[in-house]
Amino acid sequence: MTEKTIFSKIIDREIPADIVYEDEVALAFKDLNPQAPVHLLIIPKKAIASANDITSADREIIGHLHWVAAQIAERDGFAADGYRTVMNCNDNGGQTVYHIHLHLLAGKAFGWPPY
Ligand code: IU
Repeated sequence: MTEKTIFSKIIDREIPADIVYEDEVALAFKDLNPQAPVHLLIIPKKAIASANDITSADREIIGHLHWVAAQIAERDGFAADGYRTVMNCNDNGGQTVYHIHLHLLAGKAFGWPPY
């Protein structure tokens, strides 16, 4: 068995996190090193290492992560102002934790392109 990532340990409550949303498919918690006034990570409970490892069977899970982002945005009052969702993949994408996660960033206007 491959070693659990830190995010699987958060799902299993082996290490603490500031969890802001949970359902049977996904969990969302505050990023420990926030890059915006709101910086959440939305993760599937299924351990998928990177975007490259998403299979056709996972399509509903990936859509669900975006649905959760929209639910949180509405619940927390920043849907109308807007927000950014990002999933980094591998080294060039800047991925550091190999359990896929959707960054949900809000509370300010973001620039583009993301240099
Ligand atoms: P990345 O897309 O893989 O680079 O994002 C990983 C994020 O996980 C990053 O923003 C970290 O600050 C965050 N994080 C965390 O919130 N708690 C942790 O224990 C660890 C990383 I390790």
